[in-house]
Amino acid sequence: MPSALPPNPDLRRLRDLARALQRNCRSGEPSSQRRLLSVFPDADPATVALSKTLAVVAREHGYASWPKLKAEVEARRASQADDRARRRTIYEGKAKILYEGPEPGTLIQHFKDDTTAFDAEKRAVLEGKGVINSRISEFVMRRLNAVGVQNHFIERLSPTEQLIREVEIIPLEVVCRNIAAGSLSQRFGLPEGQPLPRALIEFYLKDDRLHDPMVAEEHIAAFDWASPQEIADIRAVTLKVNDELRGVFGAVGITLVDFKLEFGRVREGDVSRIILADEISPDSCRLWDSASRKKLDKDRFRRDLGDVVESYTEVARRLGVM
Ligand code: AIR
Ligand code: ASP
Repeated sequence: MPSALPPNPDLRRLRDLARALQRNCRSGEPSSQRRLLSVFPDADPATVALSKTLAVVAREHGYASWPKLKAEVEARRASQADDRARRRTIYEGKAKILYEGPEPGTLIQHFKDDTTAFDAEKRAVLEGKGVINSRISEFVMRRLNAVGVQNHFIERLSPTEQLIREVEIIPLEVVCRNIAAGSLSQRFGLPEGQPLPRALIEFYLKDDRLHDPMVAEEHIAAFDWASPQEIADIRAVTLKVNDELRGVFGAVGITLVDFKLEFGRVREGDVSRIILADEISPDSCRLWDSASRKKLDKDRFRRDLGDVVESYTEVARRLGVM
């Protein structure tokens, strides 16, 4: 039975399947040899060439030959690229672009390789960062969804693009901290690395021109950036995210020092509720190797510590997503 190609077929992965099939045929694995012989009855599994197992993989997906399958995958990719080129940009941020989505109520979130710090005073393009952050964020969002933290992630469309739910972004950056670092250390003179008595939640206004000033709940309510109920919900969700992510990262030897979340409203009829939006990645979290305390996050870029993409990759690798 041919199995259909996935919506976003990846030629590399298909080639890997053919390589594995070749290896398994050569090492005498019976079910692999059967797959080969059902397409090429005269083949010798012990010496089979990759060109033959590529053809088997193509046949198993309903294509007459590998070149035909390859042409189809490339044509799909080109038409998706066309679709994207035609898509309206809804919002372009420093590290991401939001495009209109295929259906109302959806958007496409593209992760750029661009990185900035200090309100975009410092910039760089870090090749490969977009792919890694997209993967890490997907993993974290799926995980959070599984424990009841609703968020905007719907599905992966390509290595740097996600289909997401459209939300009305609440103009706040919600920071949660377990250990003193960054602006908290500066503001209160706390040594970096000092554990905090309990998780702290802080709110910042999302406005680069004003350098994302810290705000009190009083300001949020008075200026109607979010309702008191929304703030209560945001606090509860943020603490839940903190508990879950400390566990997720802790299990792979990474300490979650602090992180930033963004939330958005979704409306269903007359009621609106808040869901988690944006991304959760080494761009938005401080992550330290638990043993060596090596920084594995954006502080490597902010402080010119080098190995930025390598460190992000290390996080992805430990989470098992790369
Ligand atoms: N953050 C805040 N604004 C943008 C980002 N990414 C994140 C930082 C850090 C946490 O929020 O990456 O994980 C606290 O940042 P700071 O600078 O206030 O100490
Ligand atoms: N505020 C973000 C950071 O420093 C990005 C920026 O300021 O450009 O992480």
